[in-house]
Amino acid sequence: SVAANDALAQEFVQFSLDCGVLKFGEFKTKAGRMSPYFFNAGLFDDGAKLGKLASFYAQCIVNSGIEFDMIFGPAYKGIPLGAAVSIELARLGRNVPFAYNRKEAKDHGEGGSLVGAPLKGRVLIVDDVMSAGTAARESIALIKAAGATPHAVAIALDRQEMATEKQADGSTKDVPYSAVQYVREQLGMSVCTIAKLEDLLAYLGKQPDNAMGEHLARTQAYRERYGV
Ligand code: OMP
Repeated sequence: SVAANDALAQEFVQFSLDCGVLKFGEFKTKAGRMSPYFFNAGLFDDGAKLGKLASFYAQCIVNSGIEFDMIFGPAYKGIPLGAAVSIELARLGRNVPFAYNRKEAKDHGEGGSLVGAPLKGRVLIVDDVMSAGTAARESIALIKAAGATPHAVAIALDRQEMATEKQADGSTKDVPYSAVQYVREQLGMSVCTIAKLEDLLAYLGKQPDNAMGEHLARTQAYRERYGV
């Protein structure tokens, strides 16, 4: 239900702040935007935090009802995420194959850039954040090239900001829809997100202290500029 998802999202925002994963300040995103907040999933950095994170993903995946045949974790950040989520789903009685890629192809040993189970069937991509959509585009292309079906994406945070599109001259331009909207509406894939920018704004709106009020104002201004 929407209420249950909202409650899970609020709990997740709190957990991310407690872990120092979600921070306020001045950060440059991959798309070159100056953001007043940043989500660094690399700071879920011990077994207990990773286990709890995996349980958030698994609840979100199970609640969404999406069907899939295997999990793919894109290098680098998606690798521990995909592994942790695979373990948690197996614990819940839903054991599926897991694969990930390397960024540099290996020329000896097993070779190739894919590791783990063969990519086939309906693939669920497990990644950290969607902003302008570059990372998602790369994973989708890789799965298609392997002859499998990019079917769904599970992410921790949807930043709900304008996607970018590659131009013929190699430059990129902003488009008036988010990467998540693009993946859902144009590619027809399912996307499940533990939390989104709106949940962060709702969380900040409920905090009584001045510092949080300041973060709220700056995050709202960012949304005015880059949001959808
Ligand atoms: P896009 O490829 O533009 O969708 O950006 C997503 C990627 O940016 C993530 O996989 C991260 O590598 C990085 N990122 C974060 O991890 N956290 C953020 O809050 C913002 C970004 C980002 O650079 O946009």
